[in-house]
Amino acid sequence: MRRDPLIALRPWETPEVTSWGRLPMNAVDRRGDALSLDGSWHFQLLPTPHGCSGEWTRIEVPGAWTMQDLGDLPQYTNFRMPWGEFPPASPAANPTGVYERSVDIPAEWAGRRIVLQVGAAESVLLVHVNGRPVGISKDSRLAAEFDLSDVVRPGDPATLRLTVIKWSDASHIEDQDQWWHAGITRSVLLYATDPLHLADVTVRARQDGELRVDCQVRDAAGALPEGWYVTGALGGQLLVQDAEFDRVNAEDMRVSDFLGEVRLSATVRAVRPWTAETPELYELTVRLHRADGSVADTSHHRVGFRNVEVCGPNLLVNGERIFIRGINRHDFHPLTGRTVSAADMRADLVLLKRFGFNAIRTAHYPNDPTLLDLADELGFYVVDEANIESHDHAHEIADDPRYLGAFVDRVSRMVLRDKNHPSVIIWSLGNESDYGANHDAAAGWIRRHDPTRPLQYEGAAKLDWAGPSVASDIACPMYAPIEDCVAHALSGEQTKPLIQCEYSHAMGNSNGTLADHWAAIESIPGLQGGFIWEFWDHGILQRVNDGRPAGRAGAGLYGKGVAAPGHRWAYGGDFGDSPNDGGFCADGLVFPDRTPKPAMYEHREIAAPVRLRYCRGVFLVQNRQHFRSLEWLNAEWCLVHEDGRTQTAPSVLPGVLPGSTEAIAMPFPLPEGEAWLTLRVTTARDEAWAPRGTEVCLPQVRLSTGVAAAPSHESVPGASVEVDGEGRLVHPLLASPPVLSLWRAPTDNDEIGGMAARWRDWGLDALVRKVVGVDREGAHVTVRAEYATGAGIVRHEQVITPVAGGLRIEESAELPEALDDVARVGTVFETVGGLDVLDWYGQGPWESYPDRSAGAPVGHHSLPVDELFTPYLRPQESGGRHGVRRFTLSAPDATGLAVGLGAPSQVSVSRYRAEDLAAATHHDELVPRPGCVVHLDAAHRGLGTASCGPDTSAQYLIAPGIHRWAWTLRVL
Ligand code: IPT
Repeated sequence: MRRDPLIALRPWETPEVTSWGRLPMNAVDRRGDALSLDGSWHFQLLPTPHGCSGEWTRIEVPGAWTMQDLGDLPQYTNFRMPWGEFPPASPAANPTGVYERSVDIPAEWAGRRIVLQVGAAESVLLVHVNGRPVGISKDSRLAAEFDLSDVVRPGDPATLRLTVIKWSDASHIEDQDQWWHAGITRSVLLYATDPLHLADVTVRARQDGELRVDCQVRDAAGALPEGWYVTGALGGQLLVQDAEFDRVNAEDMRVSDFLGEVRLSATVRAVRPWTAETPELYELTVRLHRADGSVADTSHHRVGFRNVEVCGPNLLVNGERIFIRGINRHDFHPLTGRTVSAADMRADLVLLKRFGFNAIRTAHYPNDPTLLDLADELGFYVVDEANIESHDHAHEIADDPRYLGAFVDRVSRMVLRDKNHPSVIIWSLGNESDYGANHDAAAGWIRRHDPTRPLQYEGAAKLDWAGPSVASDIACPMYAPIEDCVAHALSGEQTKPLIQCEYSHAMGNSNGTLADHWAAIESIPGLQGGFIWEFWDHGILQRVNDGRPAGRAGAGLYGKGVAAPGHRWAYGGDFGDSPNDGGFCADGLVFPDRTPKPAMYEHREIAAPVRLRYCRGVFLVQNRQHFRSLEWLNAEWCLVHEDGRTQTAPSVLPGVLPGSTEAIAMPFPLPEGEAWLTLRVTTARDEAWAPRGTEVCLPQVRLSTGVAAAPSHESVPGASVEVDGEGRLVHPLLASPPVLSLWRAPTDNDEIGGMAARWRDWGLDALVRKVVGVDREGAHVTVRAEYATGAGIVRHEQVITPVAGGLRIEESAELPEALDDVARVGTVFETVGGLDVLDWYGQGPWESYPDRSAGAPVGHHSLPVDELFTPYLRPQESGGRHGVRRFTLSAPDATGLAVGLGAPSQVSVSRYRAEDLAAATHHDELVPRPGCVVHLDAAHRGLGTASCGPDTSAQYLIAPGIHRWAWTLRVL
């Protein structure tokens, strides 16, 4: 290798070298007719690019070597580089993987142009074929193509050697917040074309049915042959050659000998436009003919007719101001790290559709090309983002002329690849790379090449949301507080659509205030939505015994968000990686196995296409979509009575125009007292993303006529209350008595936001109870206790009274002024074992919290205790249910206890104490207790999103002063 010219160039420390020998990017999809080179390859891992030949082993392609137990492991850092060298340098220790295999070049490829495509290689790719240097490529997230016609012989075997260098100048602009891996992560293939071929095809299809197809034609031999021509057909409709553009037959000075350009066009009558709600696609076939009419090359495209434009503060699709219900999505998989199959991507998008998402930001690089095919087909608006993040050295690199070529290269190649996808509505210049001349250069290239789409770049927009900008047509901040967005929209100064590129950070138990964001977005013109950070929890399946990634052998060793015994979801540091940023990569709405977290249900309801309102005796149904009627939906009424009765009846949704509201008849008489009316909305027919009958949303309204009779709590003469010497309730079903609780196992938001540290400083995690009085007065027992905290004394009182069938407990807690932000104020007790099922009347069935409760309808719910818990990767407060009025905890023989709550409360029933959760770093360390740990909270702090972004808002904080609550405890 030492005399290898590709190595001698030292391309890994030369940012000016973005490629050598690489073919231009284009939008002609060759996957269909290609020879797949995926599978097992020979492999060796060298310590440096100069390394000598080592031991050959095998590797699976596509596949990062960091996930295949080959001696180099994944490392997680957020934005700091994993090593100290300044750009463009990289460390001397630089793992270099050599992939080698032999391939039989088909004899029938004689005379054809033979092309190698490497789907993605991280971070520098060197290509040798039959020992000869062929090319170099950078950009770990885009394919690289090389013309092998001169180095292989059809009918003979050829040896392909793909050398991948892990660290390089390019690593400094691929510094995204995710695991560092290395290797070939997307498919490798070989294909052949006629020397005369379609070099590129650009499709522009407008909402009004106007179609324009620009084709570039080249001949590998050099000069174009006489008489070639191009035809096109959209379904059965033939395209016509655009006379204005007929450079082939015209005496036009611009006609080139070696670059053929043709424009075809058509007007499609009664076109069905493409939107994310109505992803209508048309099949286009483009054929390149030789003079004799024979076909030299064919290219297939799926066309969506749509317009996108920015009009003042509005982003319009087909003239409509749409809402962006978006998510940031990485190409991630817990077994492969980065390699994702078409089936995996489809599963991602199907899930997102089912939970109401309509937009994806391809954070932070062009995703696998199949993702965009699926987005076109299933219906998503896509912000397509270039693979540029120079986070750690952002300021220096943004203006560094040595990186100028790399910026333009990455942005332009993304656009060249993805320009024909109707789903792509916005280009993004990258992420978190400050702002400099390199961005403007890339923006300039797009503006000229593709004037049909807006572009955005957060780094340019953040300085001034309203100011003119070459690099951003959208004000696309990240993690902006709701108040700031509202203030901007109301300021009269807004000039661009405000669509947050990241908001509502989903780390752990999070996404508090999502509904408040949307209340503002839907009511204030100028606010159009945003992209939640993010889809995935990037936990890698790891074997606990040897600490290695399970790799593909781990298939099936997980479910319901949890790794199988002997395994866990690894996050930063778990592979001995240093430096690392711990659990910050576990910040998605789905677990690493794609199990949705409860916050997904919150989103589903917020994004519901159907809204229900009850106003003065009239029920109103609103169609919240932009383009579709409600015909694709079915509905069923469900009336939940306070006493436990539930009535259901089918419903027909009225024909409501998008954005409009119609009255709807409720089939039941209005009930007495409190009741809840839910419209269970499902798909009426099979959709590409959901079979008929799939639940879409559960809008609910509260009905309240008259006043429900208050339960009587007559004390029972002669009965008595048993307390121990410390005034603690003694009860046959309680393993541990009810005491005051002010603390929760810190969520990631609590930890990173600094709340958990304050709670520890105050001593809330280890409160010591000091009983100061136990008084009996008739049947009542009054117990007064004090808890000394670092912010003053908390006084707690319990008055326990025997009532029919059990006990009534009235409590109060007085928090000193300085204790102005506790986690909860309530009661905690533990039950004996065997009470394994929770039945409750309140919000559910999934987890909900005060600032994340819009998606959990009130009802009579029932779940095994073990299924109440949400297994967040780093154990934390979990499994709470909001607005609970009463519940029972029972054994299979229906014995157990019943709790009634004086007011709707936050309740959690779990196998773990808060301290158990706080002490564990991974879910597999938790040891379930036999009984239940029960929290009844008069007040529970909101979750917020302080791990990255705003904390919860003031209304969800717990004020100091006196809190009172009451509950009853009965034996079943
Ligand atoms: C923002 C990043 O763009 C994203 O990649 C991720 O790191 C996210 O934060 C947090 O998980 S950048 C941050 C400095 C706001």
